[in-house]
Amino acid sequence: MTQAPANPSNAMSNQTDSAKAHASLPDADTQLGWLRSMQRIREFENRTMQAYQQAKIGGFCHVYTGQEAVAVATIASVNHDDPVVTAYRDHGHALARGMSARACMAEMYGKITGCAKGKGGSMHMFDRPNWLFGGHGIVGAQTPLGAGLAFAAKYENEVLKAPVHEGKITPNAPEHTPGKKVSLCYLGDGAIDQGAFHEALNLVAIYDIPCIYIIENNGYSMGTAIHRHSANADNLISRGQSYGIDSVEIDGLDIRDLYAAFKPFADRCRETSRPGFIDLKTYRYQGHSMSDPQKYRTKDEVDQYKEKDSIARLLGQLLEEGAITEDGWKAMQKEIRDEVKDAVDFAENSPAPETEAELFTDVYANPEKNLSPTADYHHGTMNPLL
Ligand SMILES: Cc1ncc(C[n+]2csc(CCOP(=O)(O)OP(=O)(O)O)c2C)c(N)n1
Ligand SMILES: [Mg+2]
Repeated sequence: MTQAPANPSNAMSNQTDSAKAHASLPDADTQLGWLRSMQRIREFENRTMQAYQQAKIGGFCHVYTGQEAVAVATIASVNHDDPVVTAYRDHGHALARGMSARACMAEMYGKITGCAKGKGGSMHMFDRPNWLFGGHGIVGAQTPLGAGLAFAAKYENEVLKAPVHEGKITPNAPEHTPGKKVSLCYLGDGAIDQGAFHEALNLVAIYDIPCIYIIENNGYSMGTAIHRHSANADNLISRGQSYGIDSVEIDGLDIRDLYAAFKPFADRCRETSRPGFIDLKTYRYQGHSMSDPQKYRTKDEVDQYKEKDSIARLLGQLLEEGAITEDGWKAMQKEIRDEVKDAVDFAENSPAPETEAELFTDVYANPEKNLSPTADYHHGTMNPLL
């Protein structure tokens, strides 16, 4: 029997109250930015679904509606040059990270103007300048990468004391802020029992690697409810705890609670150079992918979650507090609609890649024999961080 995910608001009430008491929220302008960012993702996803139905977008496509608060609040809690890596439901992370709607939409259209020149598609949004390292289609594959990204940042900071830029140690590399970093690695509840994830948890724990694993727990892995695919599903944080990793549950439907709980957690991981594990309760409004008849859940269940919609909730709070007016909200929605429509037009009108020329670009050819960034390092020598 399928079982609906636990109602996060009830389960989390004590936790979020205490979180509120411990962290002050940013100012109204910043929260208006969250509202805009969430609405931008929703509008983008609505247009994505339309384009997919018109067969303008091909391949697998998974939209993020319902989960917007997660990407927006967690990304707002870290620095721009903290690395981020995620799974295939990645449009929201890309937009929240700063990717243009044009580059994101064009990528789905398979156009040369897309963020990965149209070669990645919906599931593989990459944006190096915005420190987004994908978009990964294999469930759990990004979890060791999250560890690696955090390790690389720590190695640059503590051992090389300079960033590696284009394969060389470059003290004055552009866009580099020296100091401690934390990486964010998102995964779905369907990825928590993958072996690679547990190997990654073990490594980040023993090597003090500041990677935060954010389980976007939307209650389903494709059409299988979490209680049917995972043991001890009401206590996911026990998995992180069993590796000695600081692990907490967070309500992902209310962006204020989410930020208030996540921001100090992320700051602590950065400062102590320790990993983190978050069971972040959320919900997706659409089916798993664009071709999901959703026979495994009821419309009532979806409607119940929509009543707790994170955009509507923040909008209501900001209206009540006078931070925005109804007219202001209408104007914001229109700006966003215009931006996303422009992105669709841009994608439609962009050229496709020239197949012959593009097939062999952006692939690793003749990798260096010793991939280590420094000539001083030889295989077998001790890594001072370990
Ligand atoms: C290793 C592997 N096994 C199976 C699949 C097929 N598959 C694609 S998505 C998915 C469900 C993952 O669900 P979850 O991690 O909860 O993410 P969500 O779609 O809910 O965001 C599965 C089983 C895959 N892509 N990779
Ligand atoms: Mg899921």
